[in-house]
Amino acid sequence: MGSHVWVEDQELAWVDGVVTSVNGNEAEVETINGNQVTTKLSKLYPKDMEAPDTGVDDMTKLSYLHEPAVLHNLAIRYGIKEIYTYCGNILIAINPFQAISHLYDTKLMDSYKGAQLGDRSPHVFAITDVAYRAMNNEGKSNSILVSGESGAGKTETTKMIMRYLAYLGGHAAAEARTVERKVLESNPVLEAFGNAKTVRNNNSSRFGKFVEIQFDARGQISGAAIRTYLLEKSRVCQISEPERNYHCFYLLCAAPPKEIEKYKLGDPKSFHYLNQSSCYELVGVDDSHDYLATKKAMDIVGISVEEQDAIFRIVAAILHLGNIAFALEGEDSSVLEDDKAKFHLQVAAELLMCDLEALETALCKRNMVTPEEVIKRSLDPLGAAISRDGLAKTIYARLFDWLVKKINVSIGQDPDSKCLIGVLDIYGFESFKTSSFEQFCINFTNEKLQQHFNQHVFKMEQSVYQEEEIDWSYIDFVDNQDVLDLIEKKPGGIISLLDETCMFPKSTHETFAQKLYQTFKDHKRFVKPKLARTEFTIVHYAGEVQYQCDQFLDKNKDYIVPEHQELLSTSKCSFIASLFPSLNAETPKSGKFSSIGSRFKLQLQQLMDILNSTEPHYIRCIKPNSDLRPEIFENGVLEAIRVKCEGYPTNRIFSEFLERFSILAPEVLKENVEENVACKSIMEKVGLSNYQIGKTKIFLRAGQMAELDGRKAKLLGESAKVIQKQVRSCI
Ligand code: AOV
Ligand code: MG
Repeated sequence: MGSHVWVEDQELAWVDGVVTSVNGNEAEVETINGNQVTTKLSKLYPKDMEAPDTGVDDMTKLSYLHEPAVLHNLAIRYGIKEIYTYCGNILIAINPFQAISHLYDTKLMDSYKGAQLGDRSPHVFAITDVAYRAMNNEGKSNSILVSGESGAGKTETTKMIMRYLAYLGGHAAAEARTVERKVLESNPVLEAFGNAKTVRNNNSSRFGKFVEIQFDARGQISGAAIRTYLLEKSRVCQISEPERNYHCFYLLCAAPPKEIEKYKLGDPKSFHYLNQSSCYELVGVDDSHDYLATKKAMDIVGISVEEQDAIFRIVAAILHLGNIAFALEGEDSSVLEDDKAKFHLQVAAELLMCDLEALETALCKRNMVTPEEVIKRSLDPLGAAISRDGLAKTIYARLFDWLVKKINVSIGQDPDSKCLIGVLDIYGFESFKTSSFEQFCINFTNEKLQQHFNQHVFKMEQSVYQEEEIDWSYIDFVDNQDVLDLIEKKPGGIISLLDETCMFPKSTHETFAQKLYQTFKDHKRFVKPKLARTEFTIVHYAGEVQYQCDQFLDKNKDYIVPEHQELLSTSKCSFIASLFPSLNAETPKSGKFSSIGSRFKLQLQQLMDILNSTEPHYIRCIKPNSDLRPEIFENGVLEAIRVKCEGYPTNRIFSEFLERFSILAPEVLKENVEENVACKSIMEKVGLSNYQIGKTKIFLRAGQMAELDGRKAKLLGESAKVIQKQVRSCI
């Protein structure tokens, strides 16, 4: 009784209080907001009464490394606008959702240059500086990996990393500065075409990105390569409330009148691809300003005026394509619905510079090849609409790939560069009302990265243990390999089964679901929801996500309709024709199945191989809410802590330990023994084992700090009998 503890709270996540009575394995706690709460002892966490009021800038300084302590510390710091906190050498960044003045200005950059980690307050510049110095000093490539749920601040953080790297590795002479300028300006260009408003983030990245910044022997930026991962294609044709399509569509609709006229655009509300949601504008964003800004950025990254015209012509053509509606003719054929549809068909054909009739035929008909001849078969209106959407998605995806390639060519690669710093910004963990194949791939990426992170944290822990020469061989380490096996194991994983299903002509999404249910009925990371026929749930490291497999088969097929390919490869616009080169080894054979899932898996594996050849640095972004309670999809930070807790989550330099606990065995100080011996005596007197004595520090198992504090409190007159014992098992 009398112990200060944290208890769970519906609203606040955690609230602190004092134990007023203990009954069996339950305790009554009086919380600071005046409530009496009865709770299981195992649900109580000890509160560190010696922790500073202003929080600590490094979580490893906390006496108790458990969820409430960690969140409380972050909340205190967030309250005083300190959005960055370390957890060892991992940087935790909490999204402030507002500009904090001077947080990223040049003066601040100056002050972080060359500073040791920990000398100055935690910052993304500090981590970047460490990576840059490590690269220069050791001649080894480094990487900075930014993770966190959707909307947590990964992309903003990544931009700050790139800015700081451009500052560190920038050129003094103005004419030499083009490389770093191009690297920086690639961001707004790719965001215009690859970001969109989602439920979770107004500027959500719908593609993954790994930027490799190359440096020469003097540490100056000499080139860069941008790799992107699986753009969400479905968004081009399908959006739901309150989301938006890709930014570029709205930017173009807000372009100066000359462009609007040229591309025959108008109110975004008049376009089917945009009006499926009533959200057209974003708070704080001026689309007409951003249109001009995007064009300026395009100039800088080396996209010519003619190319820009072709790009926006394509964007406009996609909007017009979306407005081509079909009506039923006869039994199962389709015709253009009305004059409006005819108008948009005509404009689309003009903008794509292809033949009007050929476009109509490509949308409404399919070639059927028989041994004798090729017959044109009509599609019904639904089939024609699917064909139209397929065309729009393919064009958009090819345009995006072109942009990435162009930027890479324009920035240029440095073949002599020995060292690089890789910066990874992926799409964060997602779960929507209906999560589909895209979310499956996004969450798969996050699982992959999480595994990398776990292994990294574990390795770092081990290196501390090694430095201190303590025995760590028996620490078990559990990671998320089981989820990854479920998804990507070959054969037998979900991606494999999906490919098999896609190749089997009679499959439907129902047979796919049945196959999953059968195969994984005993898998502990796989759940078949009650009464489900086409849904399945994966228990991800960050929480459960229910996937709707309706469109998994279609979305997994990397497929271009041969008629579409033919149409566009003969476009009179050389830019468009170049997006659809005649079939060669590079493009998947028209009509033949090629799996998006498998290719994505391979790309991720290649990414992991690159990451494994670099020295990684981690930044974990957190999206707070009013009480800083992590959302369900949090929280990688706690995951790091879990990994730490499997070893020795708390360590203290001998002198600090003695200062805090010598009261438990005052005689040891009198004996004039070595500090480590004195620490050992205290632990023996208290009756704790399993701890380790290193060269300069004592390493405690989870719960031992609480036990020691409990003894101390008791000695100091507070009775804290039962709790500490229980608490031992609950951290
Ligand atoms: P994400 O990249 O992690 O989500 P963003 O980096 O796009 O998230 O951040 C979302 C929004 O939070 C930004 O548009 C800013 O308004 C705000 N924000 C984030 N970091 C900062 C900061 N350091 N200072 C001020 N505002 C910030 V996703 O891409 O959805 O997974 O796919
Ligand atoms: Mg992002």
